[in-house]
Amino acid sequence: MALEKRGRDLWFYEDLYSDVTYGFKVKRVIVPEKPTGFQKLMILDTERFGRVLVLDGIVQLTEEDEGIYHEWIGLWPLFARSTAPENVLIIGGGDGGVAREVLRHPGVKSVTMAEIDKVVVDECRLHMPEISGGIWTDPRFHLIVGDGAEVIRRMKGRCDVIIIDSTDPIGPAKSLFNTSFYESVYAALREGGITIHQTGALLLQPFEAPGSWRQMERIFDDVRVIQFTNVSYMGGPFSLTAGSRGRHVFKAAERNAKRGFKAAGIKTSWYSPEISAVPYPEFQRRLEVDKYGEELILDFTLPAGKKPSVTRVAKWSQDLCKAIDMVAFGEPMVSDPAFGDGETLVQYIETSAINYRRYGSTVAANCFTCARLPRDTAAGFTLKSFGVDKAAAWHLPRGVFSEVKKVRRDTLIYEAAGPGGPAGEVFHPRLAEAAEVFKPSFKLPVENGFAPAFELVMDIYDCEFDRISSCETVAAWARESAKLAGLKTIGKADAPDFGHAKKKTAGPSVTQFLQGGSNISHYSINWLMIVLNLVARDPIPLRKVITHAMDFFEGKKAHCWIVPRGAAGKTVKELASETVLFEVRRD
Ligand code: AG3
Repeated sequence: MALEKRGRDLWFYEDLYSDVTYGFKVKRVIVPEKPTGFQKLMILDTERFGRVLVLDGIVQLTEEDEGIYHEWIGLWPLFARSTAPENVLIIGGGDGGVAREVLRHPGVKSVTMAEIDKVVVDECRLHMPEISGGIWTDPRFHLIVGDGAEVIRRMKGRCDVIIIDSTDPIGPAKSLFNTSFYESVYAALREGGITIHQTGALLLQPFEAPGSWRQMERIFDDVRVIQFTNVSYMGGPFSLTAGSRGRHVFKAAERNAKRGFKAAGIKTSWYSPEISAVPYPEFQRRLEVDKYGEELILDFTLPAGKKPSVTRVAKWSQDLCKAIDMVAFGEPMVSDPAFGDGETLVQYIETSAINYRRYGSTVAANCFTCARLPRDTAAGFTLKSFGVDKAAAWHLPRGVFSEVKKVRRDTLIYEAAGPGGPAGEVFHPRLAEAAEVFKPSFKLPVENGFAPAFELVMDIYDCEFDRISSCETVAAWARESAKLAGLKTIGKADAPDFGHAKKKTAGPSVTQFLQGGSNISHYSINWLMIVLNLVARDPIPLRKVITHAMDFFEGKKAHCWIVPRGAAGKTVKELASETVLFEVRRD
């Protein structure tokens, strides 16, 4: 509940986050919370901030500090250009604050505002007339009450600047944060055009700006993040992400701004051309090193005569979750209750999986988490559970956007012993060219007799949102892929959608059991990427399987590892030389 009594006073607390909030004392409720058909609207009056517009419990603006946001989002894209922006489109912005700023630019000839919620327009105009000021009588201004995502499709190549002043990507604005919307924004821009979108508080909404940035980076010719802080958007540094049509638009942004601002002769309180092209390289660097998760792969030989039962392995998977402090999702699944050679057990965790299979007396186990993985704890716990003293270990960084060379350096192959840490030398995989691996002469570890099974680990980047966001589509891919690989499927693909507690992990997951292995994949709809692990005993046409996956999901780049599995009696060094890492691009 956003309004609360504190003694005799009425207080407002923002509802955006489940674990942090901020509040202010309310003088008077001007418009009590009411549904508009799209969201819930409330207008409050406060001593310190003046009137406040609240949508779905989230502060949109206060009279006191609205100028900071509106000047930055409204003026930055106008002045970053070398020529005056004639046609400006605003998506959202029903309070009129952005339109007010944009219309101050003397070069602007037409401003269209597409707002889906007429109630926002009317209530703000009535109770906070200063926000929109004189826009209503300005002949250059047009209001369209409608869905911005649809309006924009009718604007092909017509806009110089498109400003997306939306709410957060929950509720009615959700459809404004995806790839197909950004594609229509790009199509609606003229050459040299700029768009800008509010992309949230950098620290409190850590996946929002990266999510938009990654999507926009694929579509626009250049992307920038602009930071500012105000009082009413909780959480300190707040971001606006801008994209250009044309490669060189932002390069001259600061010079253009200084010149254009002077010529326009307008006065501002917060915006300034001197700091108008704030680059944010740190943010970009962080995107490079951020990873989706970590995976620990373990192969070990069971004590003579010991073949763990399903119940035993299921208990290991669940106790392992506890040992590494992860929450299990659902119950463990097994490919065959007989649980013989090559049969698999999978336990989902947030949002990845733990799995197990056995080839003869060798166990092939994986532990993949989307949080920090207490690797040595996971290894030590596993060794103890199965009564063994050492295992061959592969530690993989998963979903890292950086260079393949760095991925190689961060992939560690070693012997895990006793409490789980590396005992002895640490190796890295062999880095190969895709062309080499795709040659018919390339031999998988099952073809050259090195190991009874192999694992193809693949991280696919820059996938198409529409392809990875539906459980049916991804399950269909798993079936198709098995067929293409010539691998026999066991049962239907299991395709749950969980992990929405974190933006990074939101999206479907799929497990398709295979004869002698499995295909487990997770789809991140905000990072537009896939992490997948295919384990098999029979050789597969590598090139076909990999390019099919990339084509199917329209992924642009992939990092692939081939890991020998279930090999007994090999040294870590030998295992490392049979482990191959390569990058595949599809442009
Ligand atoms: N639209 C952006 C509000 C963002 C609030 N989000 C947040 N604090 N994370 C504001 C509309 C003003 N015209």
